[in-house]
Formats: sequence, C-alpha cells, structure tokens
Amino acid sequence: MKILFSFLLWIAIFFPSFSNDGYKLWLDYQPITNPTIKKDMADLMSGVFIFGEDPTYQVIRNELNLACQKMILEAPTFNTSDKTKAQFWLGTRTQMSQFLSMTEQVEIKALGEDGYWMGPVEVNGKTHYAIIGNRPVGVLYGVYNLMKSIQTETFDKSLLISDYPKVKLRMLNHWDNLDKTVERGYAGASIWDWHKLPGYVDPRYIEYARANASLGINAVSVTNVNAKAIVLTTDFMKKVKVLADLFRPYGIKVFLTARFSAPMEIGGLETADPLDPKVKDFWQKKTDEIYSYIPDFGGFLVKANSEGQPGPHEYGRNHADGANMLAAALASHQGLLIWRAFVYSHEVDEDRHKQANIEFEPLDGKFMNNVILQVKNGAIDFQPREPFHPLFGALKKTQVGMEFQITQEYLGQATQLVFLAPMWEEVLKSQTFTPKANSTVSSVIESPVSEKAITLMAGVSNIGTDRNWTGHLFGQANWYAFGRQAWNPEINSAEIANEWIKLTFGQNQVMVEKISQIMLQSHEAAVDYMTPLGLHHIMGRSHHYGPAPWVTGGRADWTSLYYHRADSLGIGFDRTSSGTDALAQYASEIENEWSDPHQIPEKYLLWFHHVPWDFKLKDGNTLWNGLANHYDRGVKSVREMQQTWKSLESVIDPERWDHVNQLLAIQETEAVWWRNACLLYFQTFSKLPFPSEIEQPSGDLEYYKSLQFPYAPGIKPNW
Ligand code: BDP
Repeated sequence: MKILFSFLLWIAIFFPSFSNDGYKLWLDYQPITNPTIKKDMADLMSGVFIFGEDPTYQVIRNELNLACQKMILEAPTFNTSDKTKAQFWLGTRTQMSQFLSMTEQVEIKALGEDGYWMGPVEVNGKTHYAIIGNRPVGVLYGVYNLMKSIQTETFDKSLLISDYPKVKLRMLNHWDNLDKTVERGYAGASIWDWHKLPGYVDPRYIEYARANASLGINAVSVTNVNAKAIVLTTDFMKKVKVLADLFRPYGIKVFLTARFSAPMEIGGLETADPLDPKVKDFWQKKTDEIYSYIPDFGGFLVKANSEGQPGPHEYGRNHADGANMLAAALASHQGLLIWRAFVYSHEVDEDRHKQANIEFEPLDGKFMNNVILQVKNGAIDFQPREPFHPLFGALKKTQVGMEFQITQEYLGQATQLVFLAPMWEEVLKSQTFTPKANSTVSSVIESPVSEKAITLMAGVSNIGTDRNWTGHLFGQANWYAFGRQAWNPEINSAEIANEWIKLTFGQNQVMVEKISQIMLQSHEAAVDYMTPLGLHHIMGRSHHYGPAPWVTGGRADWTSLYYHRADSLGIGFDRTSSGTDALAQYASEIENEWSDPHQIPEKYLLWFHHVPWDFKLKDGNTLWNGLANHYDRGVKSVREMQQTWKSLESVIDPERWDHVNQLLAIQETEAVWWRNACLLYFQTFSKLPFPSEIEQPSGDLEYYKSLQFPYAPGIKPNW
C-alpha cells in the first residue's frame, strides 16, 4: 500500500499536467508539498474524535477521508473511545461544553446557527485542535474552511478563527425545466434526472451537495421560476424527497417553484383567486402534503404576473394578497415564501425600470413575516452593468433579498470568461442612503426587518451536466464567488479570486497573480465591448446572444431601441424628471447627483440621460469618441487576457489550458463582433467618423444584422 501511495505521490509531483476536465471543481485536493503544513495535517488526522453522532458527522468523516488520502496520502484515524488522546476534536458547543470556558462558550454561541470556531483548546495540559459549531452543520463549514486553508497552504494551527454567515439563506435558484432543458443554461442539460428519480440517485447529486456546502450555500430551489403545476403533484414530491434527504446532512434545504394557477391546473378549481377559501384550502393541503414527505421543506419561490406567468392580478388582487395566501399555508411548518419582485408588463404604460417600485412600494409592511421579496440586483434584467435596484432601500418594512444571476445570460454565456464578483461587489457596496443615512445594498439585505425575518441572497445557477459543471471552466469561479459573497457580502473580489485560483490551479505565485489579473479585468472588459457608459439590453432578441442594437418591432420593452433611444441628436434613456423620472425612486442624495449628466458616475450616464453625440465626457472626449474608445478598449482588454493566458501554458495542465485558450479565442472574436456591430450601427445616427486612435470597425452592418443563431442554448428552440 505504502509503495502504491509513494508512486502516486511521485506521479502527482512530477506530472502536474495530468489531464483534468474540471469535474472536481475547487475540491480537487492535491498532495501537500509544504512540509510544515503536511506534518500539521498528518498530526491532526492521526487522532480524530467526533463528539456524538449525526448524519452531518458522517459527511465530515467522508470529507476527511477523501481529503487526507489525496493531500497526505494517508487515511485519517478516527478515535472513537478516548477523546483525551485525540489531536483533533469536532463537535458542537453543547457536546463539548465541559471542555470550554464560559468565555469560549459565549463567544461560540454568538456565532449563531451556522457559525464555527476553530483553534487550539487546552484541556488538562494537552492541546487539542478543535472545530466547534452550534450545530453540526457549523462544524461542517469549519471543516471545509480547514481544508481550504490546508490546500492553499495558509493553515496555522495556533490561530483562533471564527466566522459566521451574514445572510441566513444562501440559495441557488435553478431555472431547470422538467424535460432537462435549462432556461438560460449554458452548461448542458439539467442535472436533475426527474425520469429516473426517485429510484436512481445520480452520484453527481452528492458532488453537488459537497460543492455547495463547501461554500455555505444552504438552500436550493430546483425548478424553473417559469413553473409547471406538475411540480406540486404527489409523484413529483416523491422525487424531490430523495434530493431533500440527500442534501439534509449537507445543511441544504430544498424549495420548489409554485405556479400560481396550480389550483386550476391540478386542483380542479375554476379559479386561483388568492382570497377564495377553496383556493386557500388547495394550497394548505398541498403544502401539508409536501411537508409529510419533506419535514424541513424550505418553501416556495414564486414568479407571478411577470412575463406571462399567472398571478393575483387576474383576480384584481395585489402581490401581497397572493404572497400572503401562500405564506399562510407555509407558516405552520416554518416554511418561507419567496416572492419575486421581477414584475413588469408591456400593457402598463410605464418605464420598465419603474414598474417594480410602483407595484411594491405601496405594499410595504403588508407582507406576512415569512415572506421575502426577492429583488434582482438592478431594475431591468441582469445587464452587464446595472445601477442597484431602487427597491433596495425603498422598502423599509418588507424583507428584501438579493437575486443575482450566476448564469451568464447577458454576459457572454459559456463562451466568455467574465468573473462576476466585481460586478456583484459594486452592487453590494452601493450606498442607498435609506433606510439609514449610511445604508448600502449589503446592509439592507443583511438586516432583518423584524425579529423573525429571514435574510436572503439567491443566485440563478449556472450548473449543468457538462463535465466541468458550468460550460466554461471559469463559470466555476462565479458559482464559487456567489457562495462566498452570500456568506459575506462585504468580502472583496480579489480575495475570492485568489482563493478560487489556488484551490483550482495550485499555489504557483506567478500563475495565481496572472490568472487573478485576467479575472479582475474581465468584467470591465465585457462592459466595455458590450454596453459601455450605461447602455443596456442591446443583445440578440430572445436568446440574448451577441449584439443586436437594431432589434425593433413587437413588444417595445423587449426591443433594443426602447433602451438605447439613439437618434440624430444623441443616445441614452432619459430617466430624469424631464423623462420617465425613474431617478425619483432613489434616495434624494442619489437623485440629485445622478440627475446631472456631469455629476452622475459615467458608467451610468446613458442609463439615465439622453445626451448629444458631442456631450463632453470627464476626460475631455466627446461622447461619440468616448463610446468608441470604450468599445475598442474592451477588445484590447480581451486580447491582453488572451496573451496572459497563453503565457501560462507550461504551468497549467493541457486539458484545462486548451479549453480556456480556445474559448478566449472565441471571446476575442465575439468582442470584435460586438464592437464593430454596435459602432457601425450607432454611426448611422451620429454620422461621425471613428476616432483615429482606435482599431477601425470593419465589416458590414447589414451582414451583422442578418446573423441568426438557431443553435443558441438556454431557451427552447423554435425550430
Ligand atoms: C430573464 C430571462 C428569462 C427569465 C426571467 C426571469 O431572460 O428567461 O424567465 O429573466 O427572471 O432574464 O424570470
């Protein structure tokens, strides 16, 4: 056995370039080369004592087994009888209370349900290294943190570390259809095999649970928000139960999307009116039935009266009537009702930007306390850059949760490397100035509005059946970043990138710096070559792949023209008081500053202002030249990313290097396409020449306009 291990170690050290398809994500434990860390890990693992029994402790044992065999090429020794001899203790505060001082106990208790405390504990002259939580899942989170510190070679056994999540519900929203297609999914099919469930349990479900738990993600909604009523049938519940049972030891709760009209579709009723007693009864019975299968079921996620989905408006009721009726059915089970604020309608003659606030502000304070309003980061729709949604701050008595989109619907889908953490960080750090003078988006989502309120951050998943889970290998970094930011919305993007790179590619310092550089420049690059200076929603119709600022016809708020409003005088959407006045939905500090086209941060200029082509930008350029410069800069930035990646060929395994290298070449082509198509199109309005210092947009606008993408993934094909 020893010989085999030595052989494997030898191979691992001398052939780091073994093929790697990315399946193991950031949990691909590698042999530790740092002798001190290796010894410390070996010492710890030579005597592991877990206090008590719990299904989560079995997960911990499995993880330690796997990690040790990979990292130190030895199995851990679980000591089950004599804790005093064990080096490494794991358990909850109550299980270990007799060994902890009062101060330690108070400190650990304050870390809450999911927090953990780790470090040396001295008992009768012997030092044990301990990981302690208030619940077993806290211990599990501590174990993942320990593994991370060992893998990244930052472990220091003398340090006391404690941490806890700032947001209670850290949730993935899958937009997975029941036929295995994924709405806006770019990584293959849905990982949920509803046909083979409940009988067949795909081992991938466990890998999925591990990955989420390693980030602290503790909730998943498994079905598309454009929901089907069949999800609420008994047969389906039996399938979901299998997932819920599997995920429970990993601390993950399951949610389902509820179709508002289900009482009619599967309940035989003639109405879905939320105030109708028969409708209430339908939902109560359905909810009770789900809880009979899944006692810790999380609750429902609902998209209603948006993009054609049914909702309370059909019956003259408002969103609070709809949400509260479902919340009442869940309340006795401690379930949550997550209601989406992504509502807009083309029948309403109002700027789409304003519609959610118009609907929800009058309802502030009217929701039950187990309702969370899930608000997208911006008021339009997951654009490459959006100012924060004005509902953050505007609602004071309603719990609002964040919805980010991890899948890159508008950000290059699976052919582009765009690290989203900087974009999310920008939103989270935005000052809202309300409800408190020093409020930010992150403080709003971290603060419960009442004693019982639950805080939430949700991310629309980018996961599919591709071997590497996310289509583009760097999509994994976005899944990772979402988990880290949901745990701690204050964390900075560079730190997340650094962790992910080390866990994914290893410790080579030069490589870490170079990849980090690529990741941290990638979002700004994408904004530059797609939608600089506040442009938005100018992508291809329906599939949203590639540039199409010319889209017009049909429903106005699904066209590009509606958003960029280019004409012979200038470009941009006037949302000031002389336009739609969407700015009035923000705090006066923001409204005042942003109403002035010379004061608003330039990145939001065309989002809120229609300005002339010769408008002077801060750097002295005209708007037209500035726009051209941004588009061109975006392309150049991608070329830089490409060159940096090429320089890493010798230090990254060929399979992953080549995968990313090929995709960066596509990204470069797509960036050039974006720049050319947009500039040639906007030039038909500005009638101005391109600045001489940029690479001149080439190609023919009519050609760009004629391009069709029948194979674009993520939506149901219409052929
Ligand atoms: C948009 C997507 C659409 C989703 C919708 C939503 O294009 O497919 O159904 O958001 O969030 O971004 O409900």
